[in-house]
Amino acid sequence: MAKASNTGNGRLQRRDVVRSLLADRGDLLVVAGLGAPAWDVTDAGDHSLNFPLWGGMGGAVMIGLGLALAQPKRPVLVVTGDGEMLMGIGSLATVGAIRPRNLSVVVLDNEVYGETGQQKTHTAYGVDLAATANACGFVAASMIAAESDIAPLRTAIHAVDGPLFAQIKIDAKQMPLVLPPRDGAQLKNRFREALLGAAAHTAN
Ligand SMILES: Cc1ncc(C[n+]2csc(CCOP(=O)(O)OP(=O)(O)O)c2C)c(N)n1
Repeated sequence: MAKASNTGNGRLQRRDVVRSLLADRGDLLVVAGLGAPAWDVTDAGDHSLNFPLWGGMGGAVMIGLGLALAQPKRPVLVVTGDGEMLMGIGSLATVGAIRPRNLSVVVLDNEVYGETGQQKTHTAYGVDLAATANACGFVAASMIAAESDIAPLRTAIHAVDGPLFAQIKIDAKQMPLVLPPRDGAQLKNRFREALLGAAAHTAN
């Protein structure tokens, strides 16, 4: 399995973290929040069971929730940014109310809105998203800053004993773009076909 590495400033490197979390992914379904998290997930390997968002800021967890409810036997992972999570913060309350065991939410927290010019987000001022998820009723919610916590997190995601939340403190350095297919309909259709097979063309 790939190992997540710390960068010179002691913060985890986002691409390494995501590659480690997606190693040997098996039947994992992945929703990626817009911007850098979507590029990170694609860098780990474009995959028909990835649903990277090109917009819909604030909606990643709700899309993951719908998927988790529709596919209760499959582990579902939402990988998103702190800015995107803050915009959809109410979705944590909805997940806490429904508590799907197969849903995990991982926030890559660089404390900035990276895509739009590195403006500080609330987490730069100490807002604790893991504590928020905890208070909302997630079964497990943690703030992570150490490489040694990444492999256990990957194991927990596959254990389907959630809902699970992790806020991972990462380096804010911007990485080269690794873009998924840009066409939303194509992404949706390829995801449905990979997940449902022939039923993709008849099921709603
Ligand atoms: C509703 C809406 N507002 C603003 C934007 C512009 N926008 C795109 S990505 C982004 C920042 C995302 O920040 P974060 O989720 O923290 O990810 P990062 O790139 O920092 O990893 C913003 C503000 C948008 N796409 N949609």
